[in-house]
Amino acid sequence: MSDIIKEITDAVTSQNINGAVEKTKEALASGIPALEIVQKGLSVGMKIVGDRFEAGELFLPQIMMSAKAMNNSMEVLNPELTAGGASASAGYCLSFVQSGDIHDIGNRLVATMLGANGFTVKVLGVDVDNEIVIEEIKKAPADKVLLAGSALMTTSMLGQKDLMILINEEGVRGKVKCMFGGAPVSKAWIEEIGADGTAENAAEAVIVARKIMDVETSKVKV
Ligand code: HCB
Repeated sequence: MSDIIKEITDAVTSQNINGAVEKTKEALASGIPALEIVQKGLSVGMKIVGDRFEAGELFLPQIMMSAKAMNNSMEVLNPELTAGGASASAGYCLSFVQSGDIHDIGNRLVATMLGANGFTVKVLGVDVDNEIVIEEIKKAPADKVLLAGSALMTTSMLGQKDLMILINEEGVRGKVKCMFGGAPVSKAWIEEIGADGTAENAAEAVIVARKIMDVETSKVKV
């Protein structure tokens, strides 16, 4: 791993907001691709912070500062992530974080990458009720809709199962392809709830999304 990438990880884990942004700019200027900075630097830092939080070594205010370091750095990277993306429309996507859950860093990253790869993305935001998702599916200006839903907590993840039930009850299963993600979401969970796919990161999410939406995957920019 390059020194600069490690410094970005360290800036996130030490809640060094300005440092994370500066190092991110430096890494970009040195030619490291934006996605690599996200996946090998910033996201690794957030994973370490999460593990330390779980171990009781860090507390919420520190997590919030680390999240700010990642978010501010993402503002630097977003134009790069979206530049020169696929122009052909891959389809319409609804992006949202499950009800009761406000973790949006990963969801926003997935939405950005889908947007950069041909999807028209409507971002519904965080803490979104399943009824809202159903309404949005029904009024979506497309025959087929991709759901890119996130849940970061084991509690909010259960809402994905309820959503699948509601989608079937409301008779819109034929109109949607359902991709769910977030740290607790596994392939076994996706099978259990009858969804269509999951992905461990934003780059994989693009591949999975295009696959389940039957869009050519050779043109992805990830
Ligand atoms: Co938060 N939190 N948190 N948190 N938090 C987690 C999620 C825990 C796992 C930490 C822990 O205990 N180890 C834990 C949940 C435990 C559980 O349920 N099993 C937890 C908890 C408990 C809580 C609170 C309840 C704490 C409290 O108040 N006592 C509270 C909940 C608030 C709420 O939602 N109602 C809370 C609050 C916070 C903040 C506000 C401090 C902050 C969120 C800031 C924000 O998002 N704007 C926060 C953070 C940052 C985390 C951790 C540390 C990092 C999450 C993150 O941003 N990761 C997280 C620890 C962890 O996840 N291991 C911890 C980085 C991104 C890039 O990764 O996994 O989100 P990602 O997304 C990936 C990937 O999953 C995939 O691609 C993304 C990009 O590569 N993907 C998809 C994501 N969505 C997809 C959708 C698709 O369709 C496809 C792929």
